[in-house]
Amino acid sequence: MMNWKKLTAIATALLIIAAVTTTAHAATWTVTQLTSNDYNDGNPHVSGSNVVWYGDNGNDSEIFFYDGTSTTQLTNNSCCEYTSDVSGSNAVWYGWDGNDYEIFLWDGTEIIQLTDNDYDDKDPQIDGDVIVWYGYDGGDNEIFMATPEPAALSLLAVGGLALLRRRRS
Ligand SMILES: [Ca+2]
Ligand SMILES: [Ca+2]
Ligand SMILES: [Ca+2]
Ligand SMILES: [Ca+2]
Repeated sequence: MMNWKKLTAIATALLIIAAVTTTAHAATWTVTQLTSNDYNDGNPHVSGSNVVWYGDNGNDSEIFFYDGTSTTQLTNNSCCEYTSDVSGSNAVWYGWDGNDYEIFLWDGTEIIQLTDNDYDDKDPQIDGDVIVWYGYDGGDNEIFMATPEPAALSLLAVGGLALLRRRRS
């Protein structure tokens, strides 16, 4: 059986380790203010050091993207963008198209509109190259998912077919 001295020594060692770990953990966090303006910014989402959120620029809301160094305003229109999410350099949100809400994707280069219909599409989430959201189907809300079309693979397949045809002829 373990004696009290040993038990006390082990307990003390564990407490010291816990204290050191806690102190080290707390000391590693630095708070950086990403926005400094006169309007409301909200709904931030993060992936690595990339951050996306929407802010009211005084007229309406827009989407902002912070790449770990600087902030870029992704949208600039006269209505509303909300509920953004980010994965890597891809960002998604939903915005008003003049009639109802649609889902938009920033692929690191340009804005791509993923939906184009007459009902509301909202609350997109992105992980890798899979995007999900909910949309109204005329009766109630349904869940939708978007994945990129394998354009590179299709081109390869077409190329392969052409090669086969050439060999056969
Ligand atoms: Ca602000
Ligand atoms: Ca806007
Ligand atoms: Ca829509
Ligand atoms: Ca629409």
